[in-house]
Amino acid sequence: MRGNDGTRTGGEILVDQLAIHGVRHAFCVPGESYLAALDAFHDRAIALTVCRHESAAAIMAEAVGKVTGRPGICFVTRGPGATNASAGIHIARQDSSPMIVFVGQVGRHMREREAFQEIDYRAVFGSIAKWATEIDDPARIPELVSRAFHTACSGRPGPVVIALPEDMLIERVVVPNASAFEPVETWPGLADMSRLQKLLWAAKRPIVLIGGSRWSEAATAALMRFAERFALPVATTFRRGHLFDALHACYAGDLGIGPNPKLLARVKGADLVLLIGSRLSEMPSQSYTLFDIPEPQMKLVHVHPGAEELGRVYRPDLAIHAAPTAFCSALEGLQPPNEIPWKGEADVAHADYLSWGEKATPVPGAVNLGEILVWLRENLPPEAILTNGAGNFAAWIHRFYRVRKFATLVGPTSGSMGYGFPAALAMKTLHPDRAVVCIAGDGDFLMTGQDFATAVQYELPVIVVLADNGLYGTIRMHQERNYPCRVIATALKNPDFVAYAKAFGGFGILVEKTADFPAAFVAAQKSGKPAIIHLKIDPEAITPTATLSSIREKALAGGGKTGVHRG
Ligand SMILES: Cc1ncc(C[n+]2csc(CCOP(=O)(O)OP(=O)(O)O)c2C)c(N)n1
Ligand SMILES: [Mg+2]
Repeated sequence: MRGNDGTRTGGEILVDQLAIHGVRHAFCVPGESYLAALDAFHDRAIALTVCRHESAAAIMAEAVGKVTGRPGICFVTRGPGATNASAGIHIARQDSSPMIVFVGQVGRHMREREAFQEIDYRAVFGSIAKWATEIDDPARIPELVSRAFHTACSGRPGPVVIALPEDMLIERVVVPNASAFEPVETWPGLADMSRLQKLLWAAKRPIVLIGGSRWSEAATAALMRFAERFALPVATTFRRGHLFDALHACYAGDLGIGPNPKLLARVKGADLVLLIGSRLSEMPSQSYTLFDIPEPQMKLVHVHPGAEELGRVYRPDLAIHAAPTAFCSALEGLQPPNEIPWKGEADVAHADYLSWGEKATPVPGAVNLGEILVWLRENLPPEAILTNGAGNFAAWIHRFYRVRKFATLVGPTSGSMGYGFPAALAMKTLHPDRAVVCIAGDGDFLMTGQDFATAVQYELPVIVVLADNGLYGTIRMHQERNYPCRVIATALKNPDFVAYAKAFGGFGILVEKTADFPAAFVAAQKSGKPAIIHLKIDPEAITPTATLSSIREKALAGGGKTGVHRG
Protein backbone atom coordinates (compact mmCIF):
# COMPACT_ATOMS: atom_id res chain seq x y z
CA MET A 1 0.00 0.00 0.00
CA ARG A 2 1.25 3.45 -0.84
CA GLY A 3 1.94 5.38 2.39
CA ASN A 4 0.42 8.78 3.40
CA ASP A 5 3.87 10.00 4.35
CA GLY A 6 5.09 10.08 0.74
CA THR A 7 6.96 6.82 1.10
CA ARG A 8 6.64 3.96 -1.35
CA THR A 9 7.94 0.42 -1.24
CA GLY A 10 10.60 -0.63 -3.71
CA GLY A 11 7.91 -2.63 -5.53
CA GLU A 12 5.65 0.42 -5.86
CA ILE A 13 8.48 2.63 -7.05
CA LEU A 14 9.38 0.01 -9.65
CA VAL A 15 5.89 -0.40 -11.09
CA ASP A 16 5.40 3.38 -11.09
CA GLN A 17 8.54 3.72 -13.23
CA LEU A 18 7.19 1.18 -15.72
CA ALA A 19 3.94 3.13 -16.07
CA ILE A 20 5.87 6.39 -16.55
CA HIS A 21 8.02 4.84 -19.28
CA GLY A 22 4.90 3.86 -21.20
CA VAL A 23 4.60 0.16 -20.38
CA ARG A 24 1.08 -1.14 -21.03
CA HIS A 25 1.66 -4.92 -20.92
CA ALA A 26 3.84 -7.16 -18.79
CA PHE A 27 4.16 -10.95 -18.68
CA CYS A 28 5.04 -13.04 -15.66
CA VAL A 29 5.15 -16.26 -13.74
CA PRO A 30 4.76 -15.26 -10.09
CA GLY A 31 7.21 -16.03 -7.31
CA GLU A 32 7.36 -15.35 -3.61
CA SER A 33 10.60 -13.51 -4.27
CA TYR A 34 8.86 -10.49 -5.78
CA LEU A 35 5.45 -10.34 -4.10
CA ALA A 36 5.85 -6.65 -3.31
CA ALA A 37 6.33 -5.82 -7.00
CA LEU A 38 3.33 -7.98 -7.97
CA ASP A 39 1.18 -6.25 -5.36
CA ALA A 40 2.08 -2.87 -6.81
CA PHE A 41 0.38 -3.79 -10.12
CA HIS A 42 -2.98 -3.24 -8.38
CA ASP A 43 -4.63 -0.07 -9.69
CA ARG A 44 -1.96 0.50 -12.33
CA ALA A 45 -2.83 0.78 -16.04
CA ILE A 46 -0.53 -2.13 -16.95
CA ALA A 47 -2.13 -5.39 -18.02
CA LEU A 48 -0.25 -8.22 -16.35
CA THR A 49 -0.52 -11.60 -18.09
CA VAL A 50 0.25 -14.59 -15.91
CA CYS A 51 1.83 -17.43 -17.91
CA ARG A 52 2.46 -21.13 -17.33
CA HIS A 53 6.17 -21.17 -18.08
CA GLU A 54 8.83 -18.48 -17.93
CA SER A 55 10.07 -19.32 -21.43
CA ALA A 56 6.64 -18.31 -22.75
CA ALA A 57 6.50 -15.18 -20.59
CA ALA A 58 9.96 -14.14 -21.76
CA ILE A 59 9.17 -14.82 -25.42
CA MET A 60 5.96 -12.79 -25.14
CA ALA A 61 7.97 -9.88 -23.76
CA GLU A 62 10.60 -10.28 -26.49
CA ALA A 63 7.92 -10.28 -29.18
CA VAL A 64 6.44 -7.05 -27.80
CA GLY A 65 9.92 -5.51 -27.86
CA LYS A 66 10.51 -6.79 -31.37
CA VAL A 67 7.42 -5.22 -32.92
CA THR A 68 7.12 -2.02 -30.85
CA GLY A 69 10.78 -1.05 -30.54
CA ARG A 70 10.18 -0.37 -26.84
CA PRO A 71 11.24 -2.83 -24.14
CA GLY A 72 8.95 -5.81 -23.60
CA ILE A 73 8.60 -6.47 -19.86
CA CYS A 74 8.75 -9.79 -18.07
CA PHE A 75 8.80 -10.69 -14.36
CA VAL A 76 10.07 -14.06 -13.16
CA THR A 77 11.16 -15.55 -9.89
CA ARG A 78 14.75 -16.22 -8.87
CA GLY A 79 16.84 -19.31 -9.76
CA PRO A 80 14.58 -21.66 -11.76
CA GLY A 81 12.31 -18.85 -12.96
CA ALA A 82 15.27 -16.92 -14.29
CA THR A 83 16.92 -19.90 -15.96
CA ASN A 84 13.58 -20.87 -17.55
CA ALA A 85 13.35 -17.34 -18.95
CA SER A 86 16.81 -17.55 -20.49
CA ALA A 87 15.42 -18.81 -23.83
CA GLY A 88 13.65 -15.48 -24.36
CA ILE A 89 16.68 -13.53 -23.17
CA HIS A 90 18.87 -15.26 -25.73
CA ILE A 91 16.35 -14.58 -28.50
CA ALA A 92 16.27 -10.89 -27.57
CA ARG A 93 20.05 -10.87 -27.75
CA GLN A 94 20.37 -12.50 -31.17
CA ASP A 95 17.34 -10.73 -32.62
CA SER A 96 18.40 -7.33 -31.23
CA SER A 97 15.08 -6.80 -29.46
CA PRO A 98 14.65 -4.44 -26.50
CA MET A 99 13.46 -6.26 -23.40
CA ILE A 100 13.74 -5.99 -19.61
CA VAL A 101 13.50 -9.05 -17.38
CA PHE A 102 12.92 -8.39 -13.70
CA VAL A 103 13.95 -11.28 -11.49
CA GLY A 104 13.35 -11.89 -7.81
CA GLN A 105 16.47 -12.30 -5.69
CA VAL A 106 17.17 -13.53 -2.18
CA GLY A 107 17.21 -10.94 0.61
CA ARG A 108 20.32 -8.75 0.80
CA HIS A 109 21.30 -10.13 4.21
CA MET A 110 21.47 -13.72 2.84
CA ARG A 111 23.44 -13.09 -0.31
CA GLU A 112 26.50 -15.17 -1.18
CA ARG A 113 25.39 -18.12 1.01
CA GLU A 114 23.72 -19.85 -1.94
CA ALA A 115 20.41 -19.21 -0.22
CA PHE A 116 17.25 -20.78 -1.61
CA GLN A 117 17.28 -20.39 -5.44
CA GLU A 118 20.03 -17.80 -5.24
CA ILE A 119 22.05 -17.18 -8.37
CA ASP A 120 24.52 -14.54 -9.39
CA TYR A 121 22.60 -12.83 -12.19
CA ARG A 122 25.52 -10.80 -13.41
CA ALA A 123 27.55 -13.95 -13.88
CA VAL A 124 24.76 -16.12 -15.30
CA PHE A 125 23.33 -13.58 -17.76
CA GLY A 126 26.46 -11.50 -18.25
CA SER A 127 27.18 -12.92 -21.68
CA ILE A 128 23.67 -13.01 -23.15
CA ALA A 129 22.10 -9.92 -21.63
CA LYS A 130 23.16 -6.49 -22.80
CA TRP A 131 23.29 -5.49 -19.17
CA ALA A 132 22.68 -7.57 -16.02
CA THR A 133 22.47 -5.84 -12.67
CA GLU A 134 20.98 -5.95 -9.22
CA ILE A 135 19.26 -3.08 -7.41
CA ASP A 136 20.39 -2.83 -3.80
CA ASP A 137 18.80 0.42 -2.78
CA PRO A 138 15.14 1.26 -3.49
CA ALA A 139 16.09 4.94 -3.76
CA ARG A 140 18.06 4.06 -6.91
CA ILE A 141 15.20 2.29 -8.69
CA PRO A 142 14.18 5.34 -10.80
CA GLU A 143 17.79 5.85 -11.94
CA LEU A 144 18.52 2.21 -12.74
CA VAL A 145 15.19 1.45 -14.40
CA SER A 146 15.57 4.54 -16.57
CA ARG A 147 19.04 3.30 -17.53
CA ALA A 148 17.59 -0.13 -18.31
CA PHE A 149 15.09 1.38 -20.77
CA HIS A 150 17.81 3.40 -22.47
CA THR A 151 20.26 0.49 -22.58
CA ALA A 152 17.68 -1.95 -23.97
CA CYS A 153 16.82 0.44 -26.83
CA SER A 154 20.07 2.22 -27.61
CA GLY A 155 22.60 1.22 -30.27
CA ARG A 156 21.92 -2.39 -31.06
CA PRO A 157 18.92 -3.15 -28.82
CA GLY A 158 18.96 -6.13 -26.49
CA PRO A 159 17.84 -7.65 -23.20
CA VAL A 160 18.48 -6.23 -19.74
CA VAL A 161 18.20 -8.41 -16.62
CA ILE A 162 17.52 -6.72 -13.29
CA ALA A 163 17.60 -8.68 -10.05
CA LEU A 164 15.44 -7.42 -7.21
CA PRO A 165 16.36 -8.55 -3.69
CA GLU A 166 13.18 -9.46 -1.85
CA ASP A 167 13.78 -7.20 1.15
CA MET A 168 14.75 -4.27 -1.09
CA LEU A 169 11.28 -4.48 -2.69
CA ILE A 170 9.52 -3.98 0.65
CA GLU A 171 11.75 -1.22 1.99
CA ARG A 172 10.03 2.19 2.06
CA VAL A 173 11.77 5.33 0.86
CA VAL A 174 10.91 8.75 -0.49
CA VAL A 175 12.31 9.27 -3.96
CA PRO A 176 11.14 11.22 -7.02
CA ASN A 177 10.25 9.38 -10.24
CA ALA A 178 12.43 9.54 -13.31
CA SER A 179 10.91 11.32 -16.30
CA ALA A 180 9.45 9.37 -19.20
CA PHE A 181 12.02 7.78 -21.48
CA GLU A 182 12.16 8.08 -25.27
CA PRO A 183 14.51 5.94 -27.36
CA VAL A 184 17.51 7.95 -28.55
CA GLU A 185 17.76 8.26 -32.33
CA THR A 186 21.10 7.71 -34.11
CA TRP A 187 21.37 9.85 -37.26
CA PRO A 188 23.72 9.48 -40.23
CA GLY A 189 25.98 12.47 -40.96
CA LEU A 190 25.70 14.62 -44.07
CA ALA A 191 29.12 13.40 -45.20
CA ASP A 192 27.93 9.78 -44.90
CA MET A 193 24.96 10.47 -47.12
CA SER A 194 26.97 12.25 -49.78
CA ARG A 195 29.52 9.40 -49.87
CA LEU A 196 26.63 6.99 -50.26
CA GLN A 197 25.25 9.04 -53.12
CA LYS A 198 28.67 8.87 -54.87
CA LEU A 199 28.87 5.10 -54.41
CA LEU A 200 25.37 4.66 -55.80
CA TRP A 201 26.19 6.85 -58.78
CA ALA A 202 29.26 4.72 -59.53
CA ALA A 203 27.41 1.40 -59.22
CA LYS A 204 26.24 -0.85 -62.04
CA ARG A 205 24.54 -3.73 -60.20
CA PRO A 206 23.55 -2.57 -56.71
CA ILE A 207 21.26 -4.37 -54.29
CA VAL A 208 19.82 -3.43 -50.90
CA LEU A 209 19.67 -5.97 -48.05
CA ILE A 210 17.66 -5.10 -44.96
CA GLY A 211 17.17 -6.62 -41.54
CA GLY A 212 17.79 -6.15 -37.84
CA SER A 213 15.70 -4.00 -35.54
CA ARG A 214 15.07 -0.27 -35.00
CA TRP A 215 12.69 -0.08 -37.94
CA SER A 216 9.22 1.46 -38.04
CA GLU A 217 6.34 1.56 -40.47
CA ALA A 218 7.45 5.05 -41.53
CA ALA A 219 11.01 3.82 -42.11
CA THR A 220 9.89 0.93 -44.31
CA ALA A 221 7.66 3.34 -46.28
CA ALA A 222 10.62 5.73 -46.74
CA LEU A 223 12.79 2.86 -47.93
CA MET A 224 10.15 1.80 -50.44
CA ARG A 225 10.05 5.35 -51.86
CA PHE A 226 13.85 5.36 -52.11
CA ALA A 227 13.85 1.96 -53.82
CA GLU A 228 11.27 3.21 -56.34
CA ARG A 229 13.19 6.40 -57.14
CA PHE A 230 16.46 4.48 -57.61
CA ALA A 231 14.81 1.37 -59.13
CA LEU A 232 16.76 -0.72 -56.61
CA PRO A 233 16.07 -4.38 -55.83
CA VAL A 234 15.59 -4.91 -52.10
CA ALA A 235 15.85 -8.25 -50.28
CA THR A 236 14.97 -8.90 -46.64
CA THR A 237 17.31 -11.02 -44.52
CA PHE A 238 16.33 -14.13 -42.53
CA ARG A 239 12.90 -13.73 -40.84
CA ARG A 240 12.73 -9.99 -41.45
CA GLY A 241 10.25 -10.27 -44.32
CA HIS A 242 7.94 -7.76 -42.68
CA LEU A 243 10.31 -4.90 -43.46
CA PHE A 244 9.26 -4.61 -47.12
CA ASP A 245 5.96 -5.19 -48.90
CA ALA A 246 6.35 -8.51 -50.71
CA LEU A 247 4.20 -7.24 -53.58
CA HIS A 248 6.19 -4.02 -54.02
CA ALA A 249 7.74 -3.87 -57.48
CA CYS A 250 11.26 -3.64 -55.98
CA TYR A 251 10.99 -6.64 -53.65
CA ALA A 252 13.63 -9.23 -54.52
CA GLY A 253 12.79 -11.84 -51.86
CA ASP A 254 13.90 -13.43 -48.64
CA LEU A 255 17.58 -14.09 -48.03
CA GLY A 256 17.40 -16.79 -45.39
CA ILE A 257 17.67 -20.58 -45.25
CA GLY A 258 17.32 -22.17 -48.70
CA PRO A 259 16.83 -18.90 -50.60
CA ASN A 260 15.87 -18.49 -54.24
CA PRO A 261 19.02 -19.38 -56.22
CA LYS A 262 18.37 -16.42 -58.50
CA LEU A 263 18.43 -14.07 -55.51
CA LEU A 264 21.68 -15.63 -54.32
CA ALA A 265 23.22 -15.15 -57.75
CA ARG A 266 22.04 -11.55 -57.77
CA VAL A 267 23.66 -10.81 -54.40
CA LYS A 268 26.89 -12.55 -55.43
CA GLY A 269 26.97 -10.63 -58.70
CA ALA A 270 26.28 -7.22 -57.13
CA ASP A 271 28.98 -4.58 -57.32
CA LEU A 272 27.47 -2.61 -54.43
CA VAL A 273 25.55 -3.94 -51.44
CA LEU A 274 23.70 -1.50 -49.23
CA LEU A 275 23.19 -3.48 -46.00
CA ILE A 276 20.75 -1.69 -43.68
CA GLY A 277 20.19 -2.67 -40.04
CA SER A 278 21.33 -6.27 -40.43
CA ARG A 279 24.48 -7.99 -39.16
CA LEU A 280 24.33 -10.41 -42.09
CA SER A 281 24.86 -13.25 -39.67
CA GLU A 282 25.17 -16.98 -40.32
CA MET A 283 21.76 -17.64 -41.92
CA PRO A 284 21.48 -14.77 -44.42
CA SER A 285 25.19 -14.95 -45.23
CA GLN A 286 24.73 -18.64 -46.12
CA SER A 287 27.14 -19.71 -43.37
CA TYR A 288 29.42 -16.73 -44.04
CA THR A 289 30.05 -17.74 -47.64
CA LEU A 290 28.29 -14.87 -49.40
CA PHE A 291 30.79 -12.08 -48.74
CA ASP A 292 34.52 -12.50 -48.36
CA ILE A 293 35.66 -11.88 -44.77
CA PRO A 294 36.95 -9.44 -43.78
CA GLU A 295 37.06 -7.67 -47.19
CA PRO A 296 33.90 -8.31 -49.22
CA GLN A 297 34.45 -8.80 -52.94
CA MET A 298 31.97 -6.02 -53.75
CA LYS A 299 31.61 -2.52 -52.37
CA LEU A 300 29.75 -2.68 -49.08
CA VAL A 301 27.87 0.09 -47.35
CA HIS A 302 26.90 -1.08 -43.88
CA VAL A 303 24.33 0.91 -41.95
CA HIS A 304 23.87 -0.24 -38.36
CA PRO A 305 22.74 1.40 -35.10
CA GLY A 306 25.39 -0.45 -33.06
CA ALA A 307 28.82 1.12 -33.52
CA GLU A 308 30.47 -2.13 -32.42
CA GLU A 309 28.80 -4.04 -35.28
CA LEU A 310 30.43 -1.91 -37.97
CA GLY A 311 33.59 -3.64 -39.08
CA ARG A 312 32.98 -6.57 -36.72
CA VAL A 313 32.84 -9.23 -39.45
CA TYR A 314 32.84 -7.39 -42.77
CA ARG A 315 34.94 -4.34 -43.52
CA PRO A 316 32.62 -1.89 -45.21
CA ASP A 317 33.77 0.67 -47.82
CA LEU A 318 31.37 2.99 -46.08
CA ALA A 319 30.21 2.40 -42.51
CA ILE A 320 27.24 4.45 -41.43
CA HIS A 321 26.46 4.49 -37.75
CA ALA A 322 22.72 5.10 -37.81
CA ALA A 323 19.43 3.49 -36.90
CA PRO A 324 17.34 2.33 -39.88
CA THR A 325 14.59 4.76 -38.79
CA ALA A 326 16.86 7.80 -39.06
CA PHE A 327 18.81 6.51 -42.05
CA CYS A 328 15.68 5.85 -44.11
CA SER A 329 14.35 9.33 -43.56
CA ALA A 330 17.75 10.72 -44.62
CA LEU A 331 17.45 8.71 -47.86
CA GLU A 332 14.83 11.22 -49.02
CA GLY A 333 17.70 13.66 -49.64
CA LEU A 334 19.56 11.44 -52.16
CA GLN A 335 19.13 11.89 -55.89
CA PRO A 336 19.28 9.04 -58.41
CA PRO A 337 21.53 9.42 -61.46
CA ASN A 338 19.79 10.80 -64.58
CA GLU A 339 20.41 7.52 -66.35
CA ILE A 340 20.06 4.54 -64.01
CA PRO A 341 22.47 1.87 -65.35
CA TRP A 342 20.64 -0.96 -63.56
CA LYS A 343 17.19 0.18 -64.71
CA GLY A 344 14.85 -2.79 -65.07
CA GLU A 345 16.82 -5.00 -62.65
CA ALA A 346 14.39 -4.47 -59.76
CA ASP A 347 11.55 -5.63 -62.00
CA VAL A 348 13.48 -8.74 -62.98
CA ALA A 349 14.36 -9.45 -59.34
CA HIS A 350 10.73 -9.03 -58.32
CA ALA A 351 9.54 -11.33 -61.11
CA ASP A 352 12.13 -13.91 -59.98
CA TYR A 353 10.78 -13.61 -56.45
CA LEU A 354 7.15 -13.98 -57.48
CA SER A 355 7.72 -16.99 -59.70
CA TRP A 356 9.87 -18.78 -57.04
CA GLY A 357 6.94 -18.84 -54.62
CA GLU A 358 3.98 -18.51 -56.94
CA LYS A 359 2.72 -22.08 -56.87
CA ALA A 360 3.11 -24.66 -54.15
CA THR A 361 5.58 -27.37 -55.09
CA PRO A 362 4.22 -30.93 -55.16
CA VAL A 363 5.10 -32.90 -52.01
CA PRO A 364 4.34 -36.44 -50.82
CA GLY A 365 1.19 -36.89 -48.75
CA ALA A 366 -2.34 -35.55 -48.81
CA VAL A 367 -1.63 -32.27 -47.02
CA ASN A 368 0.54 -29.77 -48.85
CA LEU A 369 1.75 -27.03 -46.50
CA GLY A 370 2.69 -24.91 -49.54
CA GLU A 371 -0.90 -24.90 -50.79
CA ILE A 372 -2.06 -23.95 -47.31
CA LEU A 373 0.33 -20.99 -47.20
CA VAL A 374 -0.88 -19.95 -50.66
CA TRP A 375 -4.48 -20.11 -49.38
CA LEU A 376 -3.57 -18.04 -46.33
CA ARG A 377 -1.82 -15.39 -48.44
CA GLU A 378 -4.90 -15.12 -50.64
CA ASN A 379 -7.41 -15.08 -47.81
CA LEU A 380 -5.84 -13.28 -44.87
CA PRO A 381 -6.00 -9.47 -44.82
CA PRO A 382 -2.62 -7.70 -45.14
CA GLU A 383 -2.72 -6.65 -41.48
CA ALA A 384 -3.05 -10.26 -40.26
CA ILE A 385 -0.03 -11.32 -38.21
CA LEU A 386 1.85 -14.58 -38.75
CA THR A 387 4.21 -15.95 -36.13
CA ASN A 388 6.51 -18.95 -36.23
CA GLY A 389 9.19 -20.80 -34.33
CA ALA A 390 11.93 -22.97 -35.79
CA GLY A 391 11.79 -26.09 -37.89
CA ASN A 392 11.64 -27.08 -41.53
CA PHE A 393 7.93 -26.18 -41.68
CA ALA A 394 8.99 -22.51 -41.65
CA ALA A 395 10.55 -22.89 -45.11
CA TRP A 396 7.05 -22.94 -46.60
CA ILE A 397 6.19 -19.61 -44.93
CA HIS A 398 9.22 -17.81 -46.27
CA ARG A 399 8.73 -19.19 -49.74
CA PHE A 400 4.96 -19.02 -50.26
CA TYR A 401 3.49 -16.41 -47.94
CA ARG A 402 3.56 -12.73 -48.93
CA VAL A 403 4.23 -10.43 -46.01
CA ARG A 404 2.67 -7.08 -46.83
CA LYS A 405 2.99 -4.90 -43.75
CA PHE A 406 5.43 -3.91 -41.03
CA ALA A 407 5.42 -6.21 -37.98
CA THR A 408 3.13 -8.83 -39.51
CA LEU A 409 5.71 -11.63 -39.55
CA VAL A 410 7.13 -12.34 -36.13
CA GLY A 411 9.75 -15.08 -35.95
CA PRO A 412 13.06 -15.78 -34.20
CA THR A 413 16.15 -15.02 -36.25
CA SER A 414 17.88 -16.95 -33.46
CA GLY A 415 16.07 -20.11 -34.63
CA SER A 416 14.59 -20.81 -31.23
CA MET A 417 11.91 -23.50 -31.24
CA GLY A 418 8.78 -22.75 -29.24
CA TYR A 419 8.78 -19.09 -30.24
CA GLY A 420 5.74 -18.85 -32.48
CA PHE A 421 2.98 -19.67 -30.04
CA PRO A 422 3.88 -17.25 -27.21
CA ALA A 423 4.68 -14.62 -29.85
CA ALA A 424 1.16 -15.11 -31.22
CA LEU A 425 -0.30 -14.57 -27.74
CA ALA A 426 1.73 -11.38 -27.39
CA MET A 427 0.51 -10.13 -30.78
CA LYS A 428 -3.12 -10.88 -29.94
CA THR A 429 -2.67 -9.07 -26.63
CA LEU A 430 -1.41 -5.99 -28.51
CA HIS A 431 -3.89 -6.27 -31.40
CA PRO A 432 -7.11 -7.96 -30.29
CA ASP A 433 -8.84 -6.96 -33.55
CA ARG A 434 -6.33 -8.51 -35.94
CA ALA A 435 -6.14 -12.12 -37.09
CA VAL A 436 -3.10 -13.81 -35.53
CA VAL A 437 -1.96 -17.12 -36.98
CA CYS A 438 0.90 -19.19 -35.61
CA ILE A 439 2.49 -21.64 -38.02
CA ALA A 440 4.08 -24.32 -35.83
CA GLY A 441 5.83 -27.65 -36.08
CA ASP A 442 4.88 -30.53 -33.81
CA GLY A 443 8.20 -30.36 -31.99
CA ASP A 444 8.17 -26.59 -32.02
CA PHE A 445 4.64 -26.18 -30.61
CA LEU A 446 5.10 -28.47 -27.63
CA MET A 447 8.11 -26.52 -26.40
CA THR A 448 5.75 -23.79 -25.18
CA GLY A 449 2.37 -25.46 -25.80
CA GLN A 450 1.49 -25.44 -22.09
CA ASP A 451 0.65 -21.78 -22.53
CA PHE A 452 -2.39 -22.78 -24.57
CA ALA A 453 -3.92 -22.47 -21.08
CA THR A 454 -2.91 -18.79 -21.08
CA ALA A 455 -4.60 -18.28 -24.45
CA VAL A 456 -7.81 -19.75 -23.05
CA GLN A 457 -7.58 -17.86 -19.75
CA TYR A 458 -7.15 -14.47 -21.45
CA GLU A 459 -9.51 -15.28 -24.33
CA LEU A 460 -6.85 -14.82 -26.99
CA PRO A 461 -8.29 -16.53 -30.09
CA VAL A 462 -5.10 -17.16 -32.01
CA ILE A 463 -5.09 -19.93 -34.61
CA VAL A 464 -2.25 -22.45 -34.56
CA VAL A 465 -1.65 -24.20 -37.87
CA LEU A 466 0.28 -27.17 -36.55
CA ALA A 467 2.32 -29.10 -39.11
CA ASP A 468 2.64 -32.55 -37.53
CA ASN A 469 5.10 -34.78 -39.35
CA GLY A 470 5.91 -36.89 -36.26
CA LEU A 471 9.49 -35.70 -36.45
CA TYR A 472 12.04 -33.24 -35.30
CA GLY A 473 12.17 -32.88 -39.06
CA THR A 474 15.06 -30.47 -39.44
CA ILE A 475 17.30 -32.67 -37.38
CA ARG A 476 16.14 -35.83 -39.16
CA MET A 477 17.03 -34.11 -42.43
CA HIS A 478 20.55 -33.32 -41.21
CA GLN A 479 20.83 -36.79 -39.76
CA GLU A 480 20.00 -38.43 -43.09
CA ARG A 481 22.38 -36.08 -44.86
CA ASN A 482 25.28 -36.74 -42.52
CA TYR A 483 24.55 -40.19 -41.08
CA PRO A 484 22.18 -41.82 -43.60
CA CYS A 485 19.95 -44.61 -42.25
CA ARG A 486 21.18 -44.03 -38.69
CA VAL A 487 18.02 -42.53 -37.22
CA ILE A 488 18.25 -41.61 -33.57
CA ALA A 489 16.28 -39.26 -31.31
CA THR A 490 14.31 -37.56 -34.07
CA ALA A 491 11.02 -39.55 -34.12
CA LEU A 492 8.10 -38.13 -32.14
CA LYS A 493 5.00 -39.88 -30.82
CA ASN A 494 2.56 -37.03 -30.65
CA PRO A 495 -0.61 -36.39 -28.69
CA ASP A 496 -3.98 -35.95 -30.36
CA PHE A 497 -3.67 -32.20 -30.82
CA VAL A 498 -7.41 -31.77 -31.42
CA ALA A 499 -8.15 -33.35 -28.04
CA TYR A 500 -5.32 -31.28 -26.55
CA ALA A 501 -6.92 -28.03 -27.71
CA LYS A 502 -10.32 -29.13 -26.46
CA ALA A 503 -8.99 -30.28 -23.09
CA PHE A 504 -7.71 -26.75 -22.47
CA GLY A 505 -11.07 -25.24 -23.48
CA GLY A 506 -10.05 -24.28 -27.01
CA PHE A 507 -11.10 -25.37 -30.49
CA GLY A 508 -9.39 -28.19 -32.37
CA ILE A 509 -9.83 -29.66 -35.82
CA LEU A 510 -7.97 -32.29 -37.80
CA VAL A 511 -7.00 -31.76 -41.45
CA GLU A 512 -5.92 -34.81 -43.42
CA LYS A 513 -6.42 -33.37 -46.93
CA THR A 514 -5.34 -29.97 -48.22
CA ALA A 515 -8.83 -29.34 -49.59
CA ASP A 516 -10.27 -29.48 -46.08
CA PHE A 517 -8.07 -26.67 -44.78
CA PRO A 518 -10.17 -23.63 -45.83
CA ALA A 519 -13.29 -24.91 -44.05
CA ALA A 520 -11.23 -25.84 -40.99
CA PHE A 521 -9.71 -22.36 -40.88
CA VAL A 522 -13.11 -20.70 -41.16
CA ALA A 523 -14.47 -22.98 -38.40
CA ALA A 524 -11.50 -22.09 -36.19
CA GLN A 525 -12.17 -18.38 -36.75
CA LYS A 526 -15.88 -18.79 -36.10
CA SER A 527 -15.25 -20.63 -32.83
CA GLY A 528 -13.85 -17.42 -31.34
CA LYS A 529 -11.54 -19.58 -29.23
CA PRO A 530 -7.83 -20.27 -29.30
CA ALA A 531 -7.60 -22.99 -31.92
CA ILE A 532 -5.32 -25.71 -33.20
CA ILE A 533 -5.65 -26.90 -36.78
CA HIS A 534 -3.85 -30.22 -36.70
CA LEU A 535 -2.29 -30.91 -40.11
CA LYS A 536 -1.16 -34.47 -40.77
CA ILE A 537 1.99 -34.00 -42.82
CA ASP A 538 3.78 -36.84 -44.54
CA PRO A 539 7.24 -37.15 -42.92
CA GLU A 540 8.68 -37.59 -46.43
CA ALA A 541 7.68 -33.97 -47.24
CA ILE A 542 10.75 -32.60 -45.50
CA THR A 543 11.36 -29.45 -47.61
CA PRO A 544 9.35 -27.81 -50.42
CA THR A 545 11.63 -29.56 -52.93
CA ALA A 546 13.24 -32.62 -51.31
CA THR A 547 11.97 -35.82 -49.71
CA LEU A 548 13.65 -37.54 -46.79
CA SER A 549 14.37 -40.56 -49.00
CA SER A 550 15.99 -38.44 -51.69
CA ILE A 551 18.25 -36.83 -49.10
CA ARG A 552 19.18 -40.23 -47.67
CA GLU A 553 19.86 -41.72 -51.11
CA LYS A 554 22.02 -38.78 -52.09
CA ALA A 555 24.00 -39.11 -48.87
CA LEU A 556 24.45 -42.87 -49.36
CA ALA A 557 25.65 -42.29 -52.91
CA GLY A 558 28.07 -39.66 -51.64
CA GLY A 559 29.50 -41.95 -48.96
CA GLY A 560 27.77 -40.80 -45.75
CA LYS A 561 29.04 -38.12 -43.44
CA THR A 562 29.33 -34.89 -45.33
CA GLY A 563 30.13 -32.46 -42.56
CA VAL A 564 28.05 -30.26 -40.32
CA HIS A 565 24.97 -28.49 -41.64
CA ARG A 566 22.78 -26.26 -39.56
CA GLY A 567 18.98 -25.91 -39.51
C1 LIG B 1 15.02 -24.48 -28.45
C2 LIG B 1 15.60 -25.30 -29.54
N1 LIG B 1 15.96 -26.58 -29.32
C3 LIG B 1 16.47 -27.32 -30.33
C4 LIG B 1 16.65 -26.79 -31.57
C5 LIG B 1 17.25 -27.65 -32.68
N2 LIG B 1 16.21 -27.87 -33.70
C6 LIG B 1 16.08 -27.08 -34.79
S1 LIG B 1 14.78 -27.49 -35.72
C7 LIG B 1 14.40 -28.80 -34.74
C8 LIG B 1 13.23 -29.69 -35.05
C9 LIG B 1 11.96 -28.93 -35.30
O1 LIG B 1 10.91 -29.86 -35.31
P1 LIG B 1 9.45 -29.44 -35.67
O2 LIG B 1 9.02 -28.25 -34.91
O3 LIG B 1 8.58 -30.63 -35.54
O4 LIG B 1 9.55 -28.96 -37.19
P2 LIG B 1 9.94 -29.81 -38.49
O5 LIG B 1 11.39 -29.58 -38.73
O6 LIG B 1 9.59 -31.22 -38.23
O7 LIG B 1 9.11 -29.18 -39.57
C10 LIG B 1 15.28 -28.88 -33.66
C11 LIG B 1 15.18 -29.92 -32.59
C12 LIG B 1 16.29 -25.43 -31.75
N3 LIG B 1 16.44 -24.80 -32.92
N4 LIG B 1 15.75 -24.72 -30.74
MG1 LIG C 1 7.99 -31.89 -37.02
